[in-house]
Amino acid sequence: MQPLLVLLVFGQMRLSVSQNLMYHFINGPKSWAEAQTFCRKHYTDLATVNHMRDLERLRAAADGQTDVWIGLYQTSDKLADRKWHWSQPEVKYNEAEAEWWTGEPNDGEGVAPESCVAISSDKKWADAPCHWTCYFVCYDETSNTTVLIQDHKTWLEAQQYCRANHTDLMSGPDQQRLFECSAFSCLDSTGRWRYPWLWIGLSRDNWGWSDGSDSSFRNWKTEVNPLSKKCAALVDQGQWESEDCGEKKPFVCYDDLVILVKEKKTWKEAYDYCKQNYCNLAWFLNYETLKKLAQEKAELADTEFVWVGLFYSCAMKTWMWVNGHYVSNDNDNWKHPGSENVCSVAGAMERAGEHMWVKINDQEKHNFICLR
Ligand SMILES: [Ca+2]
Repeated sequence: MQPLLVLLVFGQMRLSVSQNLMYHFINGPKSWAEAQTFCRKHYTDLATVNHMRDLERLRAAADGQTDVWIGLYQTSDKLADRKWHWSQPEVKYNEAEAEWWTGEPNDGEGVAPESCVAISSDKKWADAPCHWTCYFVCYDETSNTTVLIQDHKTWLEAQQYCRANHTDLMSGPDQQRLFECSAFSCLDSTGRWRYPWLWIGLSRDNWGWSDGSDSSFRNWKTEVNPLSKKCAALVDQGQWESEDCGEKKPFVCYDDLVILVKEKKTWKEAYDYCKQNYCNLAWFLNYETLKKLAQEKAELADTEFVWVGLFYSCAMKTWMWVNGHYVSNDNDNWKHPGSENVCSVAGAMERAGEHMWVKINDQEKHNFICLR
């Protein structure tokens, strides 16, 4: 489908551009599974959220609407399938770096699930029930320091506090190395003093994204109720609640309109590849949004230049986009506007810098950018 057509097909949708995801709000209520089918048919999938910046863009796309399905769901009802991840989504969990206390994680020895993690005074980890209230450690990106908060909160409340006042709960061994502390305290749900443990940003769950992505970003409002409510909805202030998947709600899809193909091909081979697998080589006539998305993708290329849908028509002695529109030889995006043209050149975008367009031999082999 042409991107322009995508824009026109659904009158009710709104767009918001992420680093590489474009969110589409669909205001026709559906169950979570129906919404997933719809998104996969018309876009890429139900919305994945990788970090807080994505979440802000998703909220903008939803334009203040709440009670909206996103792509997060419970992938399994077996506790054994829970996976560890750090609260700060940029930090990836690595089991080889784990610093578990002897005998931990023990998951409450089968009595009650323990899905959240606290550290002891000697910086060893133990899993504990997330509803315990403990002091906790935030990480502050601005000052690259850790901050001990001497206030009893559940793990989720601690996460919310750290995100509102600093960056996030302390996540990963690098941040943990910054942490020095002497005051410890931890209470169980009856207010009884338990162990001298502090919450850190490690937890485990059996939730995952509709598109199978490994984004560990979660923004729950309250602790999930996984027994009956197995799908995630955006509620208020960008926070999420687990809900009954059969409920009909508006929803947010995402689309990766701009695709970087990291294969090295001549311009014509790249053109054929995009035509066959997507829609076309990338063109941005009057579409600043598409141009910006393409520039962000170009930075991930393996080659110095990436082919886009610009070619020089020898017959008509003019530059053209693959969709048939003319491009002035004086266009501001050219690295050398007004330079002389020869028949064997095509247009590519620079990987780095200002991402200017260059005229290079069309037999050179580069990565390229397609539009879906
Ligand atoms: Ca434990």
